[in-house]
Amino acid sequence: MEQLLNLIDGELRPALGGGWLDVHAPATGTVYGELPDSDQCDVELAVQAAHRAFPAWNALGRDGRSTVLLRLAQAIEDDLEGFAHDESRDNGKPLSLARRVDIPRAIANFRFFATAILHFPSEAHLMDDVAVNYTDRQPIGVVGCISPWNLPLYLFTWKIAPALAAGNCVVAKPSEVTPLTAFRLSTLCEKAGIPSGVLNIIHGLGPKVGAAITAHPRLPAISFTGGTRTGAEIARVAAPMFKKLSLELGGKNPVLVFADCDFDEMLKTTVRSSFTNQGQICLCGSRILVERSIYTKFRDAFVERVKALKVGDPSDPTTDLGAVVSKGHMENVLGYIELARSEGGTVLCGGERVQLDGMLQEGWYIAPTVIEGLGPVCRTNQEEIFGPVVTLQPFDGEADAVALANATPYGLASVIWTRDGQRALRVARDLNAGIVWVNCWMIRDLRTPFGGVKQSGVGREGGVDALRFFTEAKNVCLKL
Ligand code: TXE
Repeated sequence: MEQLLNLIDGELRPALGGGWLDVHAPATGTVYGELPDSDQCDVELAVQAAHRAFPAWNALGRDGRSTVLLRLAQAIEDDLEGFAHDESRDNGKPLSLARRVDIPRAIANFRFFATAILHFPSEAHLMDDVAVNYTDRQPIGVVGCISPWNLPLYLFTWKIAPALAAGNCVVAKPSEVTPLTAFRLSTLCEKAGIPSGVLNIIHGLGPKVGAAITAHPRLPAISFTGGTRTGAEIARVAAPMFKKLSLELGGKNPVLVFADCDFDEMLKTTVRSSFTNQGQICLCGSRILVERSIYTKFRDAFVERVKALKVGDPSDPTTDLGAVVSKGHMENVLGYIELARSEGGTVLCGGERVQLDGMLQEGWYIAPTVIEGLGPVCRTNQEEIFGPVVTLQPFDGEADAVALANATPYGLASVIWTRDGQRALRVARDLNAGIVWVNCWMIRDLRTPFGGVKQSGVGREGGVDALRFFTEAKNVCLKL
C-alpha cells in the first residue's frame, strides 16, 4: 500500500486529523494506496506557512525563482518514467499517453513560466511634460490552486508554475481521485530548492479541503479547473469575498466537418480528438457535425476506425484506450449512453462496458461509442459526458453548422475542417468558443490565451494571461 502525504511547510506529513482515504487503480479497480483525509486545519497550517515564506520567495527575484523552477523541471524530466507510470496507474490512461503527453507537458509548464517571467512585460505611459506612469505588476501573495483528475500533473503544474514564477506562494489541492503524481512532485521540492512553505500540497476531498481553500480569507485568488457545477459553487463562496477567480470548466466541443476538407487527415485526427484519454479532456470534440453530402461516407469510415481501437491494459503499448478514472465516472458515462438510447439515438459502435480478463477484469473500461440520430437540444447533445462517447449530426451549409455548434451552454474549444480559407476565418469568427483549431487538434502554444466562454469558465490561463492573473497591476504616477 502506498501512503501519500501532504506537503506543508516543507514537511511531508499526514493529515492532522489522522484520517486516510483510499486511492484506486482504474485499470484493476483495486485500492493501491491511501491519502490524507485532510480538512480546514491542514489548510490553515499551509496558509500560515505560505505567508511566512512569501517575503523571501518574492525577494528571490525573477532570476532566482526561474532557476529554482528550472531545477524542478529537470528533476521531473530525470524521473519521467516514474512519473509516467504513476500517472497511468492513477488515472487509467495508457502509459504511452502519460509518457508522450502528460509528463512532458508538466515539464514544459515549469520551463515555460520559469522563462516567461524573465520577459514578463509591463507598461509605462508618458503624459507629455506632466508625469510618467508605470504599471507595477506585483505578486498577489498566497494563492489557492485546485485541479482535476483528467490530466493530473499536466493541469496541476499549469496553475502552480505561473503562480510560483510570478512570486506567489501556493496552497494547492490535486484531485483526490488522482493524487499520486502531485505527491511524487512534492518529494522532489526540497532537492530542487523550493523553500519550505512556498509550495504546499494538501490532499483530500473537494467539499472539505477544496472548500476550505476557497473560503480561506487569506487566499485572495483561486485558480480552479474542474466541473462547471463545482466552479459555480466556488464562485458562490468566493464572489462575496471579492476573490480573484480563474475558472476553467467543462465543454461540449463541436467538430465541424465540411465536404471540402482533407478527408484522410480529418478522419485520423477526429478519432484522436474524440477518444484521446478516454475522451476525458475538456478539449475533446464530443459533437461531430458533418456536411450532409459526406455524412454517410464520414459515418461509415469513422465507425470502422473506431471499432479498430483497442481498449486494454494501460501498460500495453498497443492500447489506444485505457480505463476511465473511477467506478462512479464509468457508471455516469454508461448512464449517458442509456440516456442517448432513450432519447432516440442509435449506437453505431461501442455503447457498453468492456470486461477484460485476469487482473483487469474489475477495471473500469468503456468501449469507444459513436451515436447518431439525435437532434441538438436533447440532453445527450447539451450536457458534458466527459467519456469515450461522441454524437454525429449532419448540417446543411455554413450558417446551419455554426448554429448547431453554438447551440449548447458551453463555449470552450472547437475544430473546423475545410480547405476554404475564407470560410475557416468566417466560421472561426462566429463560433462561441475560447479556442478554435482549423485543420488540426490539440496543437498547443503555451503563449496563447486558454479558456472558454459561457459555462466553460471565466478568465484565461497560459502565457501573459496566467502571469497577469497571478499578479496585481498597480499604476504609479510620477510628477515630473
Ligand atoms: O471535477 P470536480 P470532477 C468535468 C467533467 C467531470 C466533472 C466532474 O464533466 O465529469 O467535471 O469531475 C475539487 N470546493 N471536468 O469530479 O468535482 C475536487 O476535489 C472546492 C472538466 O473531477 O470539479 C478536485 O480537486 N473544490 C474539467 C477539483 O475540484 C472542490 C476536468 C475538480 O473536481 C469542491 C475535470 C468544492 N466544493 C472534470 N468539490 C476540465 N475542464 O478539464 C470538488 N472540488
